[in-house]
Amino acid sequence: MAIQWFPGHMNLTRKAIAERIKDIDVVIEVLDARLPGSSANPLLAEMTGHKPTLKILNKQDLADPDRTLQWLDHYNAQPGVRAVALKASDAISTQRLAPACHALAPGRGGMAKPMRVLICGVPNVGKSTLINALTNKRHAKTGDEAGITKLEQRITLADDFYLYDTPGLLWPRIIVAKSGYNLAASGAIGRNAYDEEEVALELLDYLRQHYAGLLEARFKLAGVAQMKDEEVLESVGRQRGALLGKGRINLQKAAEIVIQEFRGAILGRITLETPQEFAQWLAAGQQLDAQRLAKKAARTGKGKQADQSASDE
Ligand SMILES: Nc1nc2c(ncn2[C@@H]2O[C@H](COP(=O)(O)OP(=O)(O)OP(=O)(O)O)[C@@H](O)[C@H]2O)c(=O)[nH]1
Ligand SMILES: [Mg+2]
Repeated sequence: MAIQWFPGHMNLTRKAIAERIKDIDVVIEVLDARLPGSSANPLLAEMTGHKPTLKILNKQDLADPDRTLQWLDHYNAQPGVRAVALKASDAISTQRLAPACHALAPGRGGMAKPMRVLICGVPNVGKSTLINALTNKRHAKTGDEAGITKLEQRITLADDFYLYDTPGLLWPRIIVAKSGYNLAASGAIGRNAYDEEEVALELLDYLRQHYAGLLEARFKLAGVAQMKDEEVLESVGRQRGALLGKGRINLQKAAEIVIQEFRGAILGRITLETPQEFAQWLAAGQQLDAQRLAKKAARTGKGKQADQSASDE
């Protein structure tokens, strides 16, 4: 089943960002370098698209370096888009951001016209960590869980430079099913909103096809590309002693192991999508959604017609 997560505090965040954006000079959109396409929020794009935007591919230390380069090329080839890859907790690499903001909004700076930067992105992507590294202080609470920041917070980087940290925001309907799974695998979705076994099977399916060597090395397997996803999950459980007795395998435990080892890059540096793959998933998702809407319109249209003929009689 498709994964969706849009709890009440996100609706408030959506309203807060829509209100705040009027007074913002530069938007920093934090993406997850392991899933740049899936972690790009279409709702945020709609609300902030008219402002100069810097895209950050964060957690680059966990992502596949070759693919990070592909994504950077992809974004930097788009007119008016500037993208950099980072590890948010690394204070040195975050020092590049303030000059990049000034380059995007050259008219801002000085007490009369302070630079106002909004930091936004999906939950758990590293927004607060980035702010703490930029300011060299622990202003913002961080944590390895989706939904740590609950309210917008203003932080002063310099007398003429403000940063706004915002709570992680998703969008009401994730139409690319694969994006829901990738977001869940990365830790951007609340734990109760997805089934670990389902997410682990989707993750294994991709890893079998694109990172077979890493899976085989970590879980001491051979020929994973030819195995079924369920067989790989069972093998992980067996190899790690996740058993329920009478030889049955604890698939829930095995799924948690796969997800945790992906999140921590214990499996290796992995990126779950390329720009080309994501473009295909998006096109297919949009097509399915258009069909869904057309069916719904036909149903309600028929309903209306039926009502109409009933009232004509
Ligand atoms: N390895 C690695 N971990 C990171 C990086 N950036 C953030 N993290 C970790 O990711 C987790 C989430 O970081 P936060 O800064 O709380 O994320 P957030 O985007 O503010 O999350 P919400 O407030 O819940 O939306 C924390 O455990 C961070 O330590 C990074 O570049 N690399
Ligand atoms: Mg936060």
